[in-house]
Order: sequence, then structure tokens, then C-alpha cells
Amino acid sequence: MSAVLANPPATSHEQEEPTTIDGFHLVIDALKLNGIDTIFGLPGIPITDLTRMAQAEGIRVISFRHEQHAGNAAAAAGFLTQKPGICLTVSAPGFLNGLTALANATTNCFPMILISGSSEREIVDLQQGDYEEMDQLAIAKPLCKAAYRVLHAQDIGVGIARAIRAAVSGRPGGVYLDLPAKLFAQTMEAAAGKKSLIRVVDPAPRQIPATDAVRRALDLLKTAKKPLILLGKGAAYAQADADIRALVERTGIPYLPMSMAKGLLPDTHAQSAAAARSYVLQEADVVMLIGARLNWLLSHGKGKTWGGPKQFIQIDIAPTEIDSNVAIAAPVIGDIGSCVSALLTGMGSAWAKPPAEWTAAIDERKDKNLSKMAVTLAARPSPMNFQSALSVIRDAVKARPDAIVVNEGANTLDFARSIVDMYEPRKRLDVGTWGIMGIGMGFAVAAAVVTGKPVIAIEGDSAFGFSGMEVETICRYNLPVCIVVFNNNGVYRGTDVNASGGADVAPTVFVKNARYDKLMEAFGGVGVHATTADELERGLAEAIASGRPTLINAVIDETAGTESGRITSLNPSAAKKK
Ligand code: FYN
Ligand code: ADP
Repeated sequence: MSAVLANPPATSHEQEEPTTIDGFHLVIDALKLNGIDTIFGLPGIPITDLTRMAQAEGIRVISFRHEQHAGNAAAAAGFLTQKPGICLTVSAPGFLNGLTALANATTNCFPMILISGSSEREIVDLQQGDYEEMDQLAIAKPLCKAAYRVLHAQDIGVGIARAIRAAVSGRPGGVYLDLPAKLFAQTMEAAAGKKSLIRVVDPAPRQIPATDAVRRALDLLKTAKKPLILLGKGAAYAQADADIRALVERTGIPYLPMSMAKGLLPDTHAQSAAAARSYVLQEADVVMLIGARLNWLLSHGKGKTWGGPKQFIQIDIAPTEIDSNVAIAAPVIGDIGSCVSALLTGMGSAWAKPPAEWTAAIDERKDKNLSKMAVTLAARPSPMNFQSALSVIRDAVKARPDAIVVNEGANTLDFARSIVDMYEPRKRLDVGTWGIMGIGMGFAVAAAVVTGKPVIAIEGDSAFGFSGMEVETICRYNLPVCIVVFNNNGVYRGTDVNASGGADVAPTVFVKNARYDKLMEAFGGVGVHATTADELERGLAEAIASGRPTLINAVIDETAGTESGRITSLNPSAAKKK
């Protein structure tokens, strides 16, 4: 990670050589000294002037309509760059709005720093009723990796440095930095102020795995008759793409990518077992987890998903993740880049490929699912269903593998995960470990701002509703984002009825045939109403070509879709039916 700029650009106030420096500029200079060039936030008391001054000093300030989406943008920026994304909010309600994103970032191991203005300690601690009084530090602590407060201008450099190092070192995560309002107006002698700032050296130090741990892992892998490699979003975050690909290809072991690890190797790769997921989880005898946790997404490594006994190898930077759900026979603790490099060295050049019967059995199941999928994707029903609309987006991503896909929803998420192939690392951003709705527009803004690449946001109509007002943000910065709203008139589908027979619609039903595209037009973007796959294809192609903010209202059969998509079993009523 390039934590610091080689020679941070001189700032206007530095050129004038003032004799004193205030808290505002100490914060700005500390961020710039550490290579922070973008802030995602929402102005208001007491940080409005900080947003203006940061912008004046050359930091890009992306201003949102709700702090949760600014926070999600900061988290996604952290995942994409390995530098902590910065979210800046006002005190109390603005801080609370940012907390959801801070907690989600911590859960996903994305590095971000939530910086919030706050009330004065002396009033908060006596509960004397300050403007937006809240003990924000205490409230943030349980929800993030680390939390700090700065009371004196001379400590701003330390505060920012600690926050940066906490966010990116070890297991990345969310950090809270509390800056009480009075801090910004404090001044100190300029030269002393400059000296108080810290340029963080090696904020995410490599963590080299123990030689014996590497040897133990390779010895176990050698015994496998049915080995499987499982790639998680930690592997995507690590930016060790070439070595990860080399490890998979040199071992010849089939691999399964978790959703945000898709694209580490192209989803069309011969060793991908994604289209035989159930089979390989059932049958594998040795499973090597690389930056993936055995949590609910992997049925906690046990039960009927996993069939017979397994032996696990787990590569992770967090030692306490080991044995979290089931015994791990060969833990390899370190950063994924160092661990994978050590495994490649330890393997040498002569590594026996897995038994042909294992890979042949996988190919047979893959072919069955791929052929079934091909028939579904070729159909052009009217109105569109999830699969026919997604087959259009699948082709668009194949033509533009550099585009970034943001994806949330229930059926819109689950069908897109298996239908839209990814070809490059870190090109898919989705609901992650929590399965949280509302990440869409924040992640889309970050992806566009950080990469400049076309962004395709594949949005369930319910999911879009959580962050839809940020369409104005996307238009204001003229970002190359194309939002495709899968409009089937409701959460899951649009056909539920009010069991009481009363006048209200069912809780899961939306306004029928809503025109989300008009929302984009309201702010000067391009709205497309797509009732067929051809109209969707045209709208998407024009959006990618033009780079203009676009929202395509994709009309989907309102009877299509199942409750909660592929995790319908998590609904208590589903469990009751068992
Ligand atoms: C996968 N599959 C495919 C393909 N890819 N078939 C054909 N072609 C392709 N390209 C097959 C795969 O082998 C499985 O079939 C099936 O499709 C499903 O694959 P998937 O989606 O990868 O696997 P599965 O079982 O759904 O994974 C479980 C899960 C996943 C929990 C990891 O459902 C998930 O990530 N869910 C997230 C849910 C979430 O967060 N929702 C947001 C809130 S929803 P078989 O092998 O035959 O079984 C709010 O209500
Ligand atoms: P997925 O949901 O894709 O399976 P998870 O979020 O469950 O992925 O797991 C990611 C894991 O990767 C976490 O346990 C985290 O500690 C680990 N991780 C994240 N970054 C690194 C890294 N650079 N090196 C090693 N492990 C990492």
C-alpha cells in the first residue's frame, strides 16, 4: 500500500507561510500527508467549513444526501485501494447515519475512517444538553475496529495516524475518529503544527507466515484426493492477483470464488467449480480457504452443505478467525500476498495435479448446470424475467470486463451472482458478509470516483429504494454510473395481497409500474424505460458509451422471484414448514 505521497503537494496556506495553523488545516494537512485525496461526506455543523477548506486545499470532497451512503462509498474506496476511505459527518444524527456503514465496513474487513464532529466533552460528560449532545466515541466503540478522540490541536497528527494504521493494518476494518467542534478553531504555532503531523510509515506491514505452517499446509494438500480452493473477498482485497492465479493454476485444483472474489480468475476459467458448487462442497476432502470465513455464507463449514468429513487449510491475517466454526487442520497466518508467495515457493515446480476422476466429475456437473443455464438465458419472455434481463448485462460485462458491477437485492443479487461472469479482480461490489441492502449508490459512486471506469449497478427495486436519492449525487458529479432497476413491483415480487382484505396493499408491494427512470431525468441524467431485452441492451450500451449518469427502469414480470431469493430458508416461516 502506498500510504504516503512522495512529495505531498504544497497547499495554499503553506505557500503563504502563516505564523499559526488552526485545527481545520491540521486535519487537512495530516490527511494529505498520508495520501488521502478524497473525502466522502455531508456538510453541516461543525464540519461545513472543513469540507470547504479541504476542497480548497485540493482534496476531492464528494458530498452525499445521506451519511450512510457516504460511509458506504468510503468503505468501497478502501476495499478498492487498500487506503482507508474517509467519511466525514456532522455530530449525533449524522454520526449515527454513518455508523451503519462503519459497522458494515468492519464486518466486511474494508478499511475506512468515519470522522465526525461532536459535542464538547465537558458538556456531554455532565449531560448538560449540548447541541446534538451524544457520547459518540462510546457508541462507536463496539461497532468498529478502533475508535479515538482528539481534544488538542497538537494531537491531530497522532489521531489521524493512529486511525490510518488501525484501519489498514492486520485485518482491515472501520475506525471512528471523534473531533469535538472546538478542536477546529484551536490554533498553534505553524512550524510546531507541521512538526506534529505524522506520515505513517508502512501502515499495513506484510505479515510473513511461519515456515512450518506453510509446510503443514502443503503436506496436507498433497494428501488430498478431492482438493478445493475457496477464494474470499480477503483474497480480492489483498491485490496478490498474479500469485493467487499462479497458485490455482499450478496446483490444478478446482476453485470456488465467493461473490466478491469473482474475477480473481475469469469466471469462465476451466478450473472454476462455481457451476458445481453444491457438488464440490459436498465431496471435497481438503478445502483451502484463502481470505474467506466459514460463516453463514458457507454454512459454518458443517452440516448437509458439507457432506462428509473435511480437512481445512485456512489462510488468513486474523489468527482468531481460525477454529471459529470448525477445526482447522492447517492454519497459515499472514497477509495473503505473503502466504500465497510462500506456498508457491514451498510447492516447487513438480506438483501432482488432482486425480482426473475428481476434475471430470466436477466438469460433468458443471456442464449440466451450464447447459440448463444457457437455455434459460436464451429465452426472451415478455415481460422480461430476472434471467433474460441479466443475460443482457452478462453480455455487456463480457464486452467491457473493466466495468465495475455493483449488485444488491434478493433475486436480483442471487441470479446476478451466477449469471453475470466477472473477468477481472475487484470488479464486483455487493452486499457482502451481512447481506445488507442499501450499499448500491454509495458503492457505485466510490467505484466511479476511484476508478473512472463504467459502473453498472444491478439493483433490486427494493434495494434501490434504500439509497435512491443519491441519484442526484451521481448526476451532480456526472459519474459514469448506469443503474439498472429490476422493477417487479415489490420486495421479492409484486403479487402479495393484504390478508385482511383491507384497502392497504401488502407490506411487500410497491406502486405498480413505477417509473424509476423519471427520478434520473429529474436531475438531468438519462432515463430509459426498458420493457424488452432489446431496449435494455440499447440503453445499457448507450450508457456505457456515453459515460452519462443513466437509470434504466427494467420492467420484470411481477410474478417472478422467490421470497428472499436463495436464502428463503432463513425466514422463520420457511423453517416452520420443514
Ligand atoms: C452457479 N451456478 C451456476 C452458475 N454459477 N449454474 C450455471 N451457470 C453458472 N455460471 C449454480 C451453482 O452450482 C448452484 O447450483 C446454484 O447455481 C447456486 O449457485 P450460487 O448462487 O453460487 O450458490 P448458493 O447455493 O446460492 O450459495 C449460497 C450463498 C449464496 C448463501 C453463498 O446464496 C449467497 O451468497 N447469498 C447471499 C444472500 C444475501 O446476502 N442476500 C441479500 C439479502 S436478501 P448447485 O450446485 O446445483 O446447487 C434479503 O432478503
Ligand atoms: P467472503 O465473504 O468473500 O468469504 P470474508 O469477508 O468472509 O470473505 O473473509 C475475508 C477474510 O479475509 C477475513 O477473515 C479477513 O481477516 C481476511 N483478510 C482480509 N484481508 C486480508 C489480507 N490482506 N491478508 C490475509 N487475510 C485477509
